[in-house]
Amino acid sequence: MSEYFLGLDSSTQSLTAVIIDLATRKIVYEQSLNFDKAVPHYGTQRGVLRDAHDPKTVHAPPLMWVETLDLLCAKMKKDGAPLGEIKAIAGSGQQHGSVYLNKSAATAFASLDTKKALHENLKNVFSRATSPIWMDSSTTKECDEITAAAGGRAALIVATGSAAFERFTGPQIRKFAVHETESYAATAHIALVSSFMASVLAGQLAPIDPGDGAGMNLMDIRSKQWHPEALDATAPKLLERLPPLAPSCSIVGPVHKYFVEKFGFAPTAQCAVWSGDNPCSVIGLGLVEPGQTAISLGTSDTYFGTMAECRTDPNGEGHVFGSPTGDYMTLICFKNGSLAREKIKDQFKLDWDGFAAAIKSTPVGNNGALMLPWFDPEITPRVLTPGVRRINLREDNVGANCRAVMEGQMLSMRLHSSWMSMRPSKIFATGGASVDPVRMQIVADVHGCPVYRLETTASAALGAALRAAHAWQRTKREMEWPEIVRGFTEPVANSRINARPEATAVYDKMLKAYADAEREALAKQ
Ligand code: XUL
Repeated sequence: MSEYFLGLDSSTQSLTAVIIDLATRKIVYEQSLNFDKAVPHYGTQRGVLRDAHDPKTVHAPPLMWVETLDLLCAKMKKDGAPLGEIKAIAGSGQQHGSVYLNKSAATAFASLDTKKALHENLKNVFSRATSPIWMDSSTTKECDEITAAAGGRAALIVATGSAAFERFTGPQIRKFAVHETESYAATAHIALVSSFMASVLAGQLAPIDPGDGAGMNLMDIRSKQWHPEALDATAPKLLERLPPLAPSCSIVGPVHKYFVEKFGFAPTAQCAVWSGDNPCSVIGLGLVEPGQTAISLGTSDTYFGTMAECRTDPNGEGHVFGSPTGDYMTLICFKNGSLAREKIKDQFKLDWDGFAAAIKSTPVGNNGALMLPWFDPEITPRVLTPGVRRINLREDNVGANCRAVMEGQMLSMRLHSSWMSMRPSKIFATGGASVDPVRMQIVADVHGCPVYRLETTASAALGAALRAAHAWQRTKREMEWPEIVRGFTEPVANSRINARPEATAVYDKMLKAYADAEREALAKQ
C-alpha cells in the first residue's frame, strides 16, 4: 500500500513540490513553478524586488508566494498527482524572511473561500506589503543596536546561536518597528516564510520550528524558547506578535477545506510545521545522525554539520540552528565557491577537464603555494574588501593556481569549521564540483576522511516530504530517522574517494600556514 507525503519548498526563486511514496521509497512526483515566469505581474527578478535607491534592501511580495501555491496545487491536480492519498504535508521556506500580518489574518486563514483565488482571499491580511528576505543587508545599524542591548556579540552568540547578521529576522523586525512605527503598531502577527505558508495550508496561525526560529536572533538556542532579553533588545511588545515555537515534528492541524474542495486533498491530510530550507536540506541529504557532514559546492560553498550538543562559534562566522531531528546543525557559508574556481579556470581558458589535469600536474601541498581566494567580498571569514591574495604563487602558473584555489578553499573550510570540535568521519558532497574526482580527492585529503557523492536536486523539498512522513509516523508509531530517509538519500554507488594519510599529513601542516596568511590578510583590512 502506497504511503504518500508532500514536501513543498518556498525558496527565493520558485515553489517546488515533491511527493514521495514511503512504502516504495520513491519520489513519485516533482514540479516547480518559477515566480518570475508563473506570476510575472509581481515584477520580481529572480523572485525578489530590489529597492531602486538602496541595493542593500531586498524584499519579496508574500502574496506572490500565495498565488503560486494556488497555481502549483492546480498543476498537481491537472497532472494527476495523488493528492487525495497524501497523508501529511510539510514545507521548507527560505530562511530569515518575515511576513507582517494585521489582526484580520487569523480569521482570513480560517475562512478561505473556494469561490475566490487564494491571493484574493488573503490580499488584505498584510500590515506590510512586502517581506524583507535573506538577501537584504540593510540592517547593519540595527545589528549593532541589538548586539549592544543584548549584552555584546559573545553573549548574543551564546544565547541565540549566531551573531547579529543583517539578514536575520530580529534586525529586520527592529528596522521596521523603528522606521515604520504605525505599520508596526498595526502588525498583530509576525511570521517567517515557513510559518506563513504553513498557516495558509492549515487555515490557522502556525508555530515556528527551532530550525527556522534559530535564524532570527530571537530564540534561546538551547531551551528552544523565545529569548526574553533578545526580544527586548529588538522591538517593543514583540512576544505578543510572535507565534509559539514548536518541535519540527509537530502537526499544526488538518489541511484547510479550501484545498480539499478545490484540489482534492483528503480532509484527513495533516499539515506539519514547516522549517527553513537549510534544516530541511539536512534531512534531504540524509544527515540524520550527529557527526554527519555535507558540503555543497555550488555558486557558493556551504558546509553543513550535525551535532548532538549545542556548541556555538566564538568567532560568530558559523550559525547554529536546530536540526529537525531534535539535534543541532551548523551552517557555514563561503561565498567565493564555484565563482572563484571558475575565475581561475576562465583566466587560463580551461574547461573543467583541463582544470583537473592542471591540478594533477602539481604535487599535494603545491610546494608551499597558497591562495586566499577572495574574488568577491567573503562571508567566511568576513572580508569586506575583496582581492585575491597569493603566497609563494606566481599569477601565471596554471597548475599551481588551479590547485591553490581548491586547496585554499578546503583549508579555509577545515579552519572555519574547527570550532565544532568535531572532525567529520565522512563527508557527503553535492553540487557541480562533486562530480570531479580530482577536486574531490583534495576534499578528502584536506579533511582526512572519505567523501561520497550525493545526487540530489531538490534536497529541501525532499527533506520537507521526509519531515511530513516523520511527523505523521510519530502519531502512529515511532519510526527512527535513519529508517525514514532510507532509500532516498544514499550516496551514488562507487563514488567513495578515500583520504590518503600521507596527503592529509601535508595538509595538517599547511593548515597553520593558511591560518597565518589569513590572519595577516584580515589584519590589513
Ligand atoms: C541561510 C541563508 C540562505 C537562505 C536561502 O542562512 O540565508 O541559505 O536560507 O534560502
